Amino acid sequence: MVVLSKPSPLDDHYASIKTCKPRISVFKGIPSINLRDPKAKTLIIQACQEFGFFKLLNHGVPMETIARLEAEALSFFNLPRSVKDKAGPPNPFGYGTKGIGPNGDVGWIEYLLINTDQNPEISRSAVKDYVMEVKAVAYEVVELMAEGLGIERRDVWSKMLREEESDWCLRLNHYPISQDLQALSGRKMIGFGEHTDPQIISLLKSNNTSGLQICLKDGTWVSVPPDHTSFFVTVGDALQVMTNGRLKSVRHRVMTNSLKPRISMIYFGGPPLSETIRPLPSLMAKGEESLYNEFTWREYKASAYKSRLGDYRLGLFEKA
Ligand code: GA4
Repeated sequence: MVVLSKPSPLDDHYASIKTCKPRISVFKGIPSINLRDPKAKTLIIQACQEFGFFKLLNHGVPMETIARLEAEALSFFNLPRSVKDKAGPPNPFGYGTKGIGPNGDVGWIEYLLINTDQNPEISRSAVKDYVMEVKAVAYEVVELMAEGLGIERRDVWSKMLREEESDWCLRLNHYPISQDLQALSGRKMIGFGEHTDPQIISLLKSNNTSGLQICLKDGTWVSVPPDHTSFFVTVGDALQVMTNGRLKSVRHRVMTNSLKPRISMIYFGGPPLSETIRPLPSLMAKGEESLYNEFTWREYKASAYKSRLGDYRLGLFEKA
């Protein structure tokens, strides 16, 4: 006899969520980069060319700031569903459960999308302090990227992220355990389906629960060992375009865990909506042509919100 565990707020949705064979290896090769290493800029470029992804150590964000926001997120997700629903639907900001984006994608997840410290759900100061710290790390990382690529203006990307109108958001995710369904199917559930992040850069912080997977260049999916003391840095589509494909936006996804809930907090750093996204002229070799037709960040976002999560969004902007 199969005994189902206590119903979770997401139970009514399980039937429509995809599952995946659990035979995915834990990958030991994720580059780990110390932000204070004098070689950091070179290591970051190598990591972003090969994986579009790396682990950042010694980032300097106080653990108390991280723990405080994580505790706030947990208390929010522990509220009764009827209370959380008042903070939704996420169009595009607010509380969401199961549904991701406006075009029918689903995952074993509940989340809160925030882009101001004025949100009523989570302590203002916890969000403000966290965002301030994580943005400072993002600025530093993109400056190291610019230096590593030999770009004269090291602030070329940090300037975009720093602007008052920069288009950033913070995502708090809760992936509940999925024991009952795994017992039934013997398979892991998709928490958040495969996709690339549209922005310039994303900084992800999670608790010590596994689930994040990235797709390597050869198409293999590998599990990223969790590390709650570090950030994971992801190259977004806009950075891929601005480097004319030198840095790769990485496809990634999250599978649920049968033993522990996963909590993640991700800062997505985008440029102002009016920014034109095109390869930096100073990066282009003699005679090198842009791989993409230029577009504004506003246009790319609009197109992203018309797409399904797993779509190859840059395809629409590639030159024929
Ligand atoms: C992926 C990265 C971020 O989580 C996000 C997501 C957004 C959403 O959840 O509303 C999108 C997705 C993300 C890309 C395509 C569109 C928009 C869901 C979706 C189907 C907040 C973002 O900026 O783009």
